[in-house]
Amino acid sequence: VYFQPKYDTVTEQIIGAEALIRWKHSSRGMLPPDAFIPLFEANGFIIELDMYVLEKVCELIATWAKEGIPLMCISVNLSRTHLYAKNLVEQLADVVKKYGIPPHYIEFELTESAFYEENGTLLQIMEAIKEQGFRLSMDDFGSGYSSLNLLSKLPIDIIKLDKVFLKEGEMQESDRIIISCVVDMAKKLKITSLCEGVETQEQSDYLKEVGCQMQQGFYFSRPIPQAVFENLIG
Ligand code: G
Ligand code: MN
Repeated sequence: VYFQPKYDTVTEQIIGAEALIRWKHSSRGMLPPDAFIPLFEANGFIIELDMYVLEKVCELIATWAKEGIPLMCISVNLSRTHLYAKNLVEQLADVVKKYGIPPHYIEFELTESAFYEENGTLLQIMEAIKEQGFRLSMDDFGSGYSSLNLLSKLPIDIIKLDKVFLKEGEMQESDRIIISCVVDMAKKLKITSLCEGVETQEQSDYLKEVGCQMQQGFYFSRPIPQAVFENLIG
């Protein structure tokens, strides 16, 4: 499990991280998630993988608690195919209880495309996750069809703007407009904004200017191994 730090826009301090899986393959080297997640989603192994990442994250937070290191919220990606698994919410709650971690230190990221199937069941599942005290974010916002009506209907704490708005090179006026309006809308809906894929100072400065509260991207840090992340915050 690697960790990509998330930064507070104003203080530029690390305020959390996203847990990201990597596969150290014996012959093919380090594989990125898109090289194996689709396979795991198709064969069902994704559930075990998500739970494995959650366990590792809880283990880490529990060590911090024991060592008196200030705790921060770590996010775990939940696959859309996992969302409808039987007893999902109980299983998630059991893991954090096992490690004695206050659930608000865990955030679950649900990708935007998981919301296309919203038919009432997803709302119930999300409410049950929130009832346990976890945080919820909508990941990859803007990468596909972003249903604005779901933003107000579903219990989302954080909206993660996809890196599609931050293309290579100078920022485009149209992207600036969309980012500032999404951040503004989120703020009015009492949802926190985080922008992903921040690679340049121009992008970071713009996000500060429009009040996007959190940032994540290569400009600050790539996803890094746990030990490197712990060195950064320690
Ligand atoms: O689906 P999700 O947005 O959670 O995926 C995050 C992925 O984006 C990770 O695999 C991570 O390596 C990648 N990533 C993180 N920051 C950047 C960045 O600044 N630029 C690019 N191109 N990719 C990034
Ligand atoms: Mn994510």
